Amino acid sequence: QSTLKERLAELIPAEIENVKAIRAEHGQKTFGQVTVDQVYGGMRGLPALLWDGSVLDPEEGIRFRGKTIEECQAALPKAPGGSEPLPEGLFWLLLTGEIPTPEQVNQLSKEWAARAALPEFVEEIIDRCPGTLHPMSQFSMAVTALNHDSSFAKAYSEGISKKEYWGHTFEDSMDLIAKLPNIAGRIYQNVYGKGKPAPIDPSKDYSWNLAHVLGFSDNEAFVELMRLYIVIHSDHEGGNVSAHTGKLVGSALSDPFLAFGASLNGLAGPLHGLANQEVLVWLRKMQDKIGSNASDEAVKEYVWSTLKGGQVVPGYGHAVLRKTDPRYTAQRAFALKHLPEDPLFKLVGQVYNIVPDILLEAGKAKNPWPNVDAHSGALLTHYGLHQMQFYTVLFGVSRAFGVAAQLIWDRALGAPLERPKSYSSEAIKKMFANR
Ligand code: NMX
Ligand code: MLT
Repeated sequence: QSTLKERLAELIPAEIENVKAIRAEHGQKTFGQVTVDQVYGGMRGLPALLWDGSVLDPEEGIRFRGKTIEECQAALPKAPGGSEPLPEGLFWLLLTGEIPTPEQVNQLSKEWAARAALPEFVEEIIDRCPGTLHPMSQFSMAVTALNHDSSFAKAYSEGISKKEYWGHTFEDSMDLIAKLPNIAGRIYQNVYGKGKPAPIDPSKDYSWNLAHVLGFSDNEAFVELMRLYIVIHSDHEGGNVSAHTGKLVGSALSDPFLAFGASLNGLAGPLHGLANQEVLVWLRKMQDKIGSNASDEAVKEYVWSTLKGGQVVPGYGHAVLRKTDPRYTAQRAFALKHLPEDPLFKLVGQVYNIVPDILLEAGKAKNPWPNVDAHSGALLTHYGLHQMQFYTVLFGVSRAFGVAAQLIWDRALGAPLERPKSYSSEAIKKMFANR
């Protein structure tokens, strides 16, 4: 059976030809108009990026290589006795468009475990961070520092042919993903005062090891949650802030560690990945203010006070989605199976019944429905991972899967330096004065 790298080597030449043919036939055709509002409005809806790994439908949500979350849950290999898909298989799917065999997935688990050790100086960087430094800042610093041993950077400095870019990007991407549990575990143990992370077990899968370094591997349900969590947070087409940042920085031929470090800095923003922390902070403040078993009326009042204070309701709304995020629904299904009586899960459900109507009534948000971040914190809290400032690190571990897959394909397809055009307001006024 092929390894992932061997399979990619088989697929890449045909895809290069496919892209050549598309560009020869359609290269001069237009997607449509670009409006001035799109230039001012965060480029919403602007067709500007290529990524085959996943596509986001506003109504249906994410599809990984054409497969919904449920289809991935059904088709991807599971751990013995487990029922959630293994992220190893999702990475294979993102890269190849194919469902791997259980052996291929097992081989990836082993390879990542073998590459998991951190250079000593990276451990020292993490250990020297003050406990008051946000875990995401520590995470981004540690990932960036891995560039010290980048296969791509070394090979580039020695002079390599463009044809060899993807192979080195693949090696760095495998190292990157493999080392993230040790980085995340070390940050968690340092910040929350629990000693050093437990060693990676080469006989276990990636999610088990992630749970292990955090100190939760004896809880099989938590390990299952990690499997589902990584899969659903891995990728959300190309335009989201973390994926796009990684692609942009990678386009300068910065290696995968530098590119993904930049992704993490975008993910650390409250309108993007930090929203999972913000949701829990917001729910806890709500409980402090109106009590734990508050009435719908009291919750409504609290939501309105958030909006009237000029703040967003974290976990609600989306730049592309126009329905409840299926990643929210997948987590709700997990909660109904594993923790139906959990009080915080019940509060998340109560908020779901209340917030959309209020956002609709307020009339600003284009999408009043919950996104992925509205739910994840309640699940993590249930299993005792209640340190909210750590939540975005877990999102970051997951997002590496999508960003890495994209970087490998970008280098394989020879994606050029990204350099869109910017305009001044003065130029826009002049340009459209008589139109
Ligand atoms: N609560 C209050 N107001 C909102 C919300 C919300 N949840 N969502 C959108 N709005 C406002 C938005 O701030 C904007 O106001 P203004 O005109 O004053 O600037 C207006 O509605 C129109 O925004 P949209 O076009 O609906 O949303 P946009 O595409 O600009 O932004 C988000 C998308 C996700 C940034 C936005 O919905 C939001 O801030 N949500 C809360 C934060 C959040 O949950 N982020 C996580 C997203 C998922 N992720 O993991 O990255
Ligand atoms: C994501 O997962 O990246 C978020 O839902 C944000 C987005 O897609 O824009």
